[in-house]
Amino acid sequence: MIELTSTVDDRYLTDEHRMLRAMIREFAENEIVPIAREIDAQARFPWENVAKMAELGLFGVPWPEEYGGAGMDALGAALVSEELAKFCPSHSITVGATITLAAAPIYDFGTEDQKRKYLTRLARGEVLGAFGLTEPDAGSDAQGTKTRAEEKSDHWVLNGSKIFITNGGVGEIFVVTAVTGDSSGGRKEISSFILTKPTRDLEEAKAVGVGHAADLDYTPGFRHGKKEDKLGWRGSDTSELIFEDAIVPKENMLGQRGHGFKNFMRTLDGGRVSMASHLLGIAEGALEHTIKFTQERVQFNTRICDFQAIRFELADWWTRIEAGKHLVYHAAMLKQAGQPYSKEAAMAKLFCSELADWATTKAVQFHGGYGYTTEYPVERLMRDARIGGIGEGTSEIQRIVIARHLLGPEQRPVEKRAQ
Ligand code: COS
Repeated sequence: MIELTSTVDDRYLTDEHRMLRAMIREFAENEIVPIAREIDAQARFPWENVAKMAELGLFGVPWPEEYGGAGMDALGAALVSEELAKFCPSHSITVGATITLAAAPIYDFGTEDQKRKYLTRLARGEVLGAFGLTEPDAGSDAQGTKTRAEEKSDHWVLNGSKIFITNGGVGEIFVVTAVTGDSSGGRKEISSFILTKPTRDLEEAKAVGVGHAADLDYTPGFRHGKKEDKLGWRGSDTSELIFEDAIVPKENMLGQRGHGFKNFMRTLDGGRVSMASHLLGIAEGALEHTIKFTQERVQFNTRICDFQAIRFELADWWTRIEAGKHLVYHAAMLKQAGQPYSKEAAMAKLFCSELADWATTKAVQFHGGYGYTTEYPVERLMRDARIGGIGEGTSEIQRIVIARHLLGPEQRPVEKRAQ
């Protein structure tokens, strides 16, 4: 694939970032491109490449070396999502979800023991992780959580379920929310916990040597449910999580009791930067394919890239990519600097989700009939892009977050929350 260049990179990236990106690109060209179409068609989870990505250290990019990481930063993590997504968004989200949704809350809110026990395994890619927030009645309204945790003498008992969980079936370490107290002041008391279970794919994990840690203390009463059959991200795993009198030791509460909602919101801010970079990568990948195709395709004795109608669209496309890069890299740098970045994360995610949808639709259009077939990767990228306006907070939720920064919170009856 033709590699897009960008002077935006000069503004943000260090030599280490560039080396990381070059390493991922080489890996993707050699190991991902040959299987990307097949894992999409078969909805097969690419365990062989999970092992290789673990070996390259991709799961540990932003974590300190003492926890098994590479000691890089939030921008490094964003680059992992972006570069993998150019080639295969399913690979990208498998790594991105483990970093930003499972490992990040443990790094941000965990005790030293929790970090040693769980973060190190996630950072080394020994097992995959996931984050359980969404429930059948708690999607955009994340406070609608119905999963409950009942306090016993030395443990908690969880009952309920989570849906649409990336890595839910393949993963082993999970951070989930549950209601730990009755509603007060119009709000439920929500806390978060670390749970573990064996991966669904025991044989495959054992064959490649990652994905299963037999010595993890698995949570009794916790299991994965059905795996979703999806429009896109078909090489990634999206599954249900089920808690049936799941027994969670007291020391597995993550962060303070009652801080689960706020902590999850903070985790989602980081997840949104990762999703934004993922979607930026999809738009870039689609453009790289389209440049090549439009330079080779001849109609009316003319390369189609020489038609002004195509040139203008390609110019808009690249311009939007450069704008998306500024938003994403800026949000990642604010996060790294410990400055507020909720609004910037929401803006980056909103912008890049619309960019990825638009760009991949254009890519299919410019490829003509070829673009509509699975011979070319752009139809897969178009399907993969569609999750951008839905996952990690819909575009409507991003607009709510941005508008609150602009106008302050909207007025609404508090008693509605108590229901
Ligand atoms: N960081 C830290 N704290 C935050 C926060 C953030 N990004 N966002 C909200 N909070 C805090 C608020 O400050 C408030 O704290 P106080 O109780 O001290 O006032 C508390 O959390 C509740 O916030 P709020 O009243 O805004 O909650 P709402 O129920 O109105 O929900 C939205 C806010 C809609 C923004 C939230 O529910 C949301 O992001 N929903 C989408 C969930 C989502 O993305 N799901 C996809 C998961 S896929 S992994």
